[in-house]
Amino acid sequence: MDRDLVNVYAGLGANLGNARQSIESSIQAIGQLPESLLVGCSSFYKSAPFQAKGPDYINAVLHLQTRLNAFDLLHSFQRIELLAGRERPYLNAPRTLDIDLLLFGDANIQSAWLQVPHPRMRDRAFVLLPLSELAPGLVTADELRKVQAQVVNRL
Ligand code: PH2
Ligand code: MG
Ligand code: MG
Repeated sequence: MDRDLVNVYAGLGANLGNARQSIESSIQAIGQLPESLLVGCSSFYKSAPFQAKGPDYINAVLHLQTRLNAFDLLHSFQRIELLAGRERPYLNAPRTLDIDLLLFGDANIQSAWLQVPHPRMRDRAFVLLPLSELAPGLVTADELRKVQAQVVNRL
């Protein structure tokens, strides 16, 4: 029997090269993944690097429904990152494209390769603002209040 469709939210980020173009291309690529349906994407947001260095980031969050399992989806995201020229010289280095699995249905996954829900997503305005735009029920007013000192501009 087919697996059920799972609601997935993914965070997109880029701050090297043509960041806006990289995010747009990644949305196209994610929309073409097998056994998956792109449901929607937030606006694009611009912010200074949070707890990191380098140029300003462009960020967005997208909603996908998929029958892929979380690890196959992660591998698909990593392949799209590599095609965009992603390198990992050091932790939180500037990047051409970052695709983070934020939520995979109500799954709780704690492995060396993948932690879901994303362990730092609730601390980050550049995730919570686009996520609350796309799925208001997934972010509380209190969570938004806690990150309101972080400046994030909707484009
Ligand atoms: N990603 C990070 C670290 N800091 N800051 C912003 N504004 N946007 C990001 O996507 C981002 C960050 C590590 O993944
Ligand atoms: Mg990230
Ligand atoms: Mg990442």
